[in-house]
This record gives sequence, C-alpha cells and structure tokens, in this order.
Amino acid sequence: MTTITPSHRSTRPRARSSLTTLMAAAVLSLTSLSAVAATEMPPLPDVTGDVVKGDGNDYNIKFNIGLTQSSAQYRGLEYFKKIVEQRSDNHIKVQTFHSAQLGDDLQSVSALQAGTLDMTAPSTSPMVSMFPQFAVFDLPFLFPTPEIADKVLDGDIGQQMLKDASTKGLVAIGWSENGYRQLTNSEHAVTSPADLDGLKVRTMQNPIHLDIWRTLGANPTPMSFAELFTALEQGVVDGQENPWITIESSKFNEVQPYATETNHVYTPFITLVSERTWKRLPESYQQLLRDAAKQMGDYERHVSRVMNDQIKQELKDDGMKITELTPEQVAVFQKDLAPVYDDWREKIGGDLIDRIRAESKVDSK
Ligand code: TK8
Repeated sequence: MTTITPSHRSTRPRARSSLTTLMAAAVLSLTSLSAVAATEMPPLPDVTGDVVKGDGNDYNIKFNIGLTQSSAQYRGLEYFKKIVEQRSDNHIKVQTFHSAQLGDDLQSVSALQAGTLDMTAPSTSPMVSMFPQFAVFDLPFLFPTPEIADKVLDGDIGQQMLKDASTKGLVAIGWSENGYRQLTNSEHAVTSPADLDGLKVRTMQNPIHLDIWRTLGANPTPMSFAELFTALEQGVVDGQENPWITIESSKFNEVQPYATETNHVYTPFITLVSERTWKRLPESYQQLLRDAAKQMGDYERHVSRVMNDQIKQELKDDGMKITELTPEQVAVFQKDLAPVYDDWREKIGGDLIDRIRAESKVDSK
C-alpha cells in the first residue's frame, strides 16, 4: 500500500484524482455494459454514512480476486470501492483486480502475509490447512438454505471465525458468497453417483472435496481456479463444480455441455486485509473498511441470489443440458456422502457441526 503524505495533497493530486475518477467511471460503465449484456445485475446501491475523518494521509489499497469482471464477487468489490472512496473523501483509493491478475486465492493470501498485496477475498476451502475450522463449509449439504448460511456467517459462529482468522499476518473483516456448487462435465448427463464412475473432476485444493468426489466414485484432481478453464478445454479434467454465476462468468459452459444441479456444498468468500496494511491505517479507516466489507457482503449475497436462477435459465437457453435432480435422487447423493461426516467430524469438531445443524432445525420448525 502506498501512503501519500499531506504535503502531496496540493492541487495537483486533486487534478489527477478527477482524471482517475473519469477513468474509473469509464471502466465501470464498460463493466456494467458487459454485465447488462448477459443478465441484469442489481444496480450499485448509494453510499450511506458520513465522510470519515482520517489522519490527512492518502492511501492506495490493491484488492485482488480470482473471479472475472462479470461475477457477483466483482460487483461487490465495485460497491466496496465506491463506499471506501466516497466515505474517505477520496483519501483512500481502492484499485480492483480480477481474474487472478495478481494471483489465485492462495497466492493472494500469501501476498497479504508478505505485505505485497493489501486485500483479497478467497474461498474458505483452499485455506483449510491454515484454518481447520473453515472445513465445516466443505461438508456436503450442511447448509440447506442461504438463510441458514447467513445465520451462521453473521451470527456468533461466523463472527468468531473472523476473529480466529485474524492472525498469521491477516485481518479477517467480513463474509460474502461464492454460493451453492453445481457439477458440470464434458461427457454425459449425471443423475446418480453411478454416473460419476471414473469421471475426472477438478476440485479446489481441499481434502474434504477430494474425499467427497472419491466417495462418489469419481476421480478428483485438486487444482487452482486460475488453471481450470484451460484444463477443461484441453480435457485434462472432464468436470468441475462451481455456482451457476461462476459457470457463466468464467464461460465454463463453452467447454462443458452437461451440468447437474447438485447444490452439494455452500462456499463463502472471506474478506481479508494484510495485517501490515491494517496497522498503517488510522482506527477510523480500519472501522470504515469493516463497515464497507459488511455492506459489500450483504450486497454481493443479494446479487448472487438474484442472479442464480436467471443465469441457470440463460445457460439452458444457451444450450447447456442441465439435469435438475428429484428429491429422491438428491437423497441418494446425501446417503452416499454420509461417510464423509464420519471421516471429518473429529478433525473439524463435532460441536461446531452440531451447532450449525441446530440452526437448520430451528429454521425448519
Ligand atoms: C476463485 C475461486 C472459486 C472457487 C474455486 O478464486 O476455486 O472453484 O469456487 O470461486 O475461489
């Protein structure tokens, strides 16, 4: 992060900033144009809250994500940028990077720890070796509805996880949504685990996901998201699993004719700041980043949910052969995956799993 001290804030930086704003607006309109072309994304909300007083210094924050410009995650990032820049009266500039321009999920986390990048928002799954309790998000069918996911993320469990993950050179300040994962493949329609026999499925770099697909009879391969499209295109792997909005925004449907609506795992994104960046910011700006991360997360979840069914329909209209499983067919996947819970209950902590399950019970009453 570059810090620009007050002396530099004579007229010149201001002039430069209007140019940057113009460019940002141009980029924004381009971005929104491409998004609008595909599916109507909910408009960026207005910024609420007063201008926050800083220490007179200017700050530049680099924020990198793995998904493309037309993802719900990038839309959330645009809102984060809008809030932070407006409420700091442009004393903080947020530079946004997408499509793993500055590295994939794990590379970005390491860059935060090294202080060469300021912010990122990876999936929790690749970080399980650093924070084992994140593995609870990888257990199949544990979050039956987005509302239960919200209760867990915004409730004591999720907030405690943010505190526990604020270590190892990282500060965890919020949650957003990757979403419910769906299987796609290049070979044939999948309606039961038997159809997965020997299918080469790419998974995130996560031991539970490997366990899930091995248990179902597939042949899983852990791989960075940044390599996935090429691996699918070249047939290195036959299939992968991600939310509908990622399948479309990463154009996986162009190399994957078949999809099955499995909703087998709910994956969140966690919003992280480099501890080195965090310590340089005055407390008022630290709080501003926390507030903006919360608002970004709420808006991004809204976008992700509004878009989910629309995009599934668009993928169908574009010729993707989507199998919607019956409740009986889903039950077969759930039964076959029950052993995964036995494998991981102890490592993750039975108490945490039971507390999350209890949320579902409360909800179903
Ligand atoms: C993007 C990844 C992606 C994830 C995956 O950086 O790796 O499949 O679902 O969203 O975090």
